[in-house]
Amino acid sequence: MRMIAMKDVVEIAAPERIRESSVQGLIAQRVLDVHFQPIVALDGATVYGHEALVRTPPGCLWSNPDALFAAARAQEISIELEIECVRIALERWASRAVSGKLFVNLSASALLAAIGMRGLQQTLELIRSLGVATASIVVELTEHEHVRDVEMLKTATAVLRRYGISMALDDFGDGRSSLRLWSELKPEIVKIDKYFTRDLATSGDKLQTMRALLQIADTFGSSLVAEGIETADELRVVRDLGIRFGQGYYLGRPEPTFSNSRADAAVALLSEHAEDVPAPQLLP
Ligand SMILES: [Ca+2]
Repeated sequence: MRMIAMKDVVEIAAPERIRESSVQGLIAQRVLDVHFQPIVALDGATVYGHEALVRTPPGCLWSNPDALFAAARAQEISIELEIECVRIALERWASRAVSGKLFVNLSASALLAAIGMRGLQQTLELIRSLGVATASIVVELTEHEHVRDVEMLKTATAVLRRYGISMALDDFGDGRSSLRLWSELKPEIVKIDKYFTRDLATSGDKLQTMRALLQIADTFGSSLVAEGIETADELRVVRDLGIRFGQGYYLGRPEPTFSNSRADAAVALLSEHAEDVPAPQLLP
C-alpha cells in the first residue's frame, strides 16, 4: 500500500488555499515551505552552508516571497511570518540531517521579538527538540538600515552568541549603509549585496568597492559572502579578490532538497589555480 506523503496532501488541498487572503491563514495552515540555496567556500569549492528561503504553495495568492512579505506588512503580521519561516527552516533542516551551516533571515524587529523572554525559550526548545546544533545556525540580519536601537541589537547578538549562534549582515550596501552597525556588532559574516557582484569583471568602481569592503572585513573580523554570482567571470573575480564565500545561481539555485548542487562549471573554475587565470582588465 502506498503511503500518502505530506507533499500529496498539500497539492490536493491547494485549490482551497488559493482563496486564502490572510497571511495569518497561511501560517495557521502550515502550508509555507522553504528552499535551500548553497553558500560555497571559494577556496576549496565546498558547501559551507545553505540559506533558507521561504516559498509559497502552488496556487497561492502571493506567488513569490516579496509579494508575501509585502502582504504581511500590510496585514501587520511581518514578525510572525518571519519567525514562522525560521521554524519551518529548522524543521526541514533537522529532518534532512544536513551538515554545514543553516542561514536564516530575520529583521532586527523580528529578532528582538524572538529574543523576548518566552520567544527565545520557545525557539531554543524547538532547536533542542529537533536535535539541531545551535552552533550550526547563522542569523542573517535583514533590513538593518532601519535599526534605531543599536545597543539593544548588540545585547540580542550577545545572547545569541552565548548559545553559539552566529550573526550575518544581509545585503550589505543595499540602500543606506550600515557601516556603524558592522563596526558595533562585528558580525561573523557580511553578505555583500548582489549589486556589487553584477558585472564585477568589467566595473573598476565595483572592484575597488569590493577591495575596500575586504579591508573593512579584515578590520572587524568578518568574512564576506558575495551574493548574486551568476556568471563564470563574476565567480572568477570574486575568487581572485580573496572573498571567502559566494552565493548565486552560478553556484546553485534554491532547491527543496540539499543536493550540494554547485554547477559543474563552477566547481571546475574554483579548482583552477588563481595565477593561471588571466584577468588583465581588472588590474588598476
Ligand atoms: Ca538573506
